Amino acid sequence: IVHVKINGIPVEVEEGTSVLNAAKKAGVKIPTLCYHEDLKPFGSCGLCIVKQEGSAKIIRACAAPVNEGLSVITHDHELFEARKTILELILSTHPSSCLTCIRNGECELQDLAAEFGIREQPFEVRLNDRAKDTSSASIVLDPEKCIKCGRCVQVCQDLQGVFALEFIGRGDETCMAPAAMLKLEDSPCVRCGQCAAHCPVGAIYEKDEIATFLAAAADPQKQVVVQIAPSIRVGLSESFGLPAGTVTTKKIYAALRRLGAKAVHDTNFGADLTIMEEGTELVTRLTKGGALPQMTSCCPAWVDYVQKYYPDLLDHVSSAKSPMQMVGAIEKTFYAEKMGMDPAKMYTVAIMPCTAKKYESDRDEHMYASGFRDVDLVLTTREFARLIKSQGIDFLSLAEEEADSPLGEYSGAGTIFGATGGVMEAAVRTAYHIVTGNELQNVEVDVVRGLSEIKKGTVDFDGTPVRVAVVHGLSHVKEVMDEIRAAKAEGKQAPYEFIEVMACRGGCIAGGGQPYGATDSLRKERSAGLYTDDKNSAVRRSHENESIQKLYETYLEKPMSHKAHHLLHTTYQE
Ligand code: HC1
Ligand code: SF4
Repeated sequence: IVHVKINGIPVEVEEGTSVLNAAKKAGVKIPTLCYHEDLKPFGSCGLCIVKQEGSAKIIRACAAPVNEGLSVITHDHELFEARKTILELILSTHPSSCLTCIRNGECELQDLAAEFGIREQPFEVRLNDRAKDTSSASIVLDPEKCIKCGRCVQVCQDLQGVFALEFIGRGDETCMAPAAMLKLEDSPCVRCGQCAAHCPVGAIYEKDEIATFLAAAADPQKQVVVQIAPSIRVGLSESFGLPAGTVTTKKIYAALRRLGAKAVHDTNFGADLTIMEEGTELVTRLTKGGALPQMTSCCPAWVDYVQKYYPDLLDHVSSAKSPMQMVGAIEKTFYAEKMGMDPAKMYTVAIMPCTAKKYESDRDEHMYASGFRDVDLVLTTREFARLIKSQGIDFLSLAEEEADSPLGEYSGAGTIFGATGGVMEAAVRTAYHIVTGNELQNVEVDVVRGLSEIKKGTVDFDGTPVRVAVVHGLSHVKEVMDEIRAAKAEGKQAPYEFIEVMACRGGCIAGGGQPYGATDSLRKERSAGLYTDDKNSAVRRSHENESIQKLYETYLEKPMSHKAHHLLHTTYQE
């Protein structure tokens, strides 16, 4: 513990704490732009400068650790003017097109300009004329708006270990772009969207497809059918001022009907279906052979990563499609038949916390299992929030509604897919049943919960140990993948049977398309919302979802049947 003073206010903090966080503890907010809790302090913007008392030293609060007796001044006239000048300089290279910017109202630079009362531009405005990169199905890069804070580069390299983005050029010419100025689509980008989620301004953002949705909903030739991902129910609430983690599932269903959906479904149903297929696949690999450990396949950025970085391990990836793709395929076959709807007119939309899902729906391996494009459109949580607001829907006052049966019914296992470890926990609940014929009594598998980067454990299937690992945040997956590769080279199996990987830290609850501002405390709150949804569910095991049971009885026959294979599984090529 060290004792410091912030503007004369005494605070006690742990050794190594930054001045920025010590100030936070004293209730003092120091402005920042390049700093983000998820990342190492970078010190590129200079906004967080503070004065050290008794010395002429100016220090960057984000990067400077406190020491015993340190006393700093965070706010005075001189610091205010210095910060204002920094902001004016940033604004002199930033377009003033706030009104038409996707970040209008949610931009950190705009907020700071307002806080500092910037009304005029004293410096000559010099914009770069680099064109937007719209090559990716998921992400748009707009280098003209880049403020060179460096967050996206750090996110892509350190958090994700992908190295699709880097600093290019020097001085005035510096920009963040794929190496060799490639188009994003031709770079190693896996479309996770974490760069967009961490960008403080409108320089990197999700491909906005709200207009496509509105056109489909207004088209009398189309019948819009919508599914919502597990983590939408805890993410969307923040966009409407509710506390993080608030579950708004039934308001979301109601909003979708107001938006013109003819049927409202839940990806959680697909998650239960995925567990039936993927759990059966695991048990088949364990008993009849096949590449082990099996690895989950529902995160499209992760699958993309394996294809780009570990193509030799693709046979470990489960052949089960993601819940989203399963729901799309079932909507245009089983559901269309059941409801007498023409699948050619059905327009399937998925609301996802993820930018990579836009790409997943567009992958050749996934598109046409039903004979039609299985998922026509993917909107992220952020787009969904803007869509609701644009259509005059007062979300908070909506009366709750139910989803449409049967593709709206889900178990608690389906809902926890959205948190890191959730797919594993759901799979264990059902695989245990398939292997032993009994039911797992304590369905809460604590060893796979929480934010530790790599969670390892052994689950006891009545005497058969099943070794599992759960990884989130792509930079951490290398360790496990290299272990598998090394074991394979020696003709051995790495010490796991089943591995879950989610590209984003925390899992889908902090996906690249979720509301801005994710930090670990927010990740915990969003996850807690999903675990509460699970706890409140009457059915908590996927195989006990009666609608899933009926789907097999009346349509799919059994997991991994010929029909299930055709609709619900795929393979990935090197
Ligand atoms: Fe996810 Fe999934 S959990 S991938 O994180 O398996 O996006 O929420 O929809 O498909 O169910 C995302 C979330 C989501 C799929 C499911
Ligand atoms: Fe990197 Fe993900 Fe952004 Fe692609 S989407 S540039 S992989 S952070």
